[in-house]
Amino acid sequence: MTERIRIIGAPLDYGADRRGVDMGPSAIRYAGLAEGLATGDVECLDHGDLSVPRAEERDPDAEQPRAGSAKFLKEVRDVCERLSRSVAEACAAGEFPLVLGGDHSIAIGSIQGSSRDADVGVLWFDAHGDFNTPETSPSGNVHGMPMAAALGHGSFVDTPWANAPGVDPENVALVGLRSLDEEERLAIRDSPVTAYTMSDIDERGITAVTEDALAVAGDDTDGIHASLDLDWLDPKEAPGVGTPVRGGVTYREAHAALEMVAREGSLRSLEVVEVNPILDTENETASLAVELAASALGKRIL
Ligand code: 5AB
Ligand code: MN
Ligand code: MN
Ligand code: MN
Repeated sequence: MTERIRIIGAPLDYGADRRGVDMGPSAIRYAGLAEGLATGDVECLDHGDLSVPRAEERDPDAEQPRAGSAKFLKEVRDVCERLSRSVAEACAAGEFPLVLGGDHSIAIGSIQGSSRDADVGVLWFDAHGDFNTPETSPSGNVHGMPMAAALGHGSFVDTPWANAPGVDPENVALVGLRSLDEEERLAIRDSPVTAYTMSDIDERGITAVTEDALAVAGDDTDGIHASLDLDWLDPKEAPGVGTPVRGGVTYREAHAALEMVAREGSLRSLEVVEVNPILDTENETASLAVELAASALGKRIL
């Protein structure tokens, strides 16, 4: 059967301090996305990019929804609402949504859309927990908050556009953590989500950790959303990201994990985020994003 992949670009950088991730979707397409995913029975439907106002065009006096210290919440909300609709439509039409970021705040829209009509587990591949709330965030940047937003923590309790009632925190697995803020760390410890740090990967190996994470996300759910922040990888492999942290997973570990996700068979949506072409070397981080998406979607060597 032909699998149809709906590509949705979300060139948002309002959730991050460093501008440049707004060029992520173009860089990923330029790195050969459509060809990289195409196998005999895969069809790519590119829906283009959601429109995002340029910083220069923004009305600085427009009213911002307020939630603690969160910056540019209006821009984030506007994009996430449209993204959520497009992802939900794709799922309803039997297509597989592949979302290209943009900064990680777009996960708010992807997760909500993917779980609109289903119970969904989440696999979060990231150096960071992205579990801050507007109350705990040291930066005010929403890309450090999407997981907490989806779960309705802190002042996100009153933001229906951000919440994903179809996601049970018991079905959320964070994989590869190595940089957490103090209050964020406590919030993760207090929550029913399951977190695997880089030390867990060191001790047990990537395949055992991924197997456990898949079991967490897949336990009694209708499918899994995977969110791949390229800073999950070591900055030696993925230099083009806004918030690099030493000591990440290797090229082979990343492929091994995503190949396991493909084999498990319940992936229903995927996003690749935080590719920053300005900081990249010869588009290699965007190329990596293409390769890893292909692995997650079942591309095989043999
Ligand atoms: B990313 C930090 N925890 O909240 C914060 O790249 C960094 O989407 C967040 O994982 C990194 O600002 C967000 C210090
Ligand atoms: Mn992230
Ligand atoms: Mn990150
Ligand atoms: Mn459940």
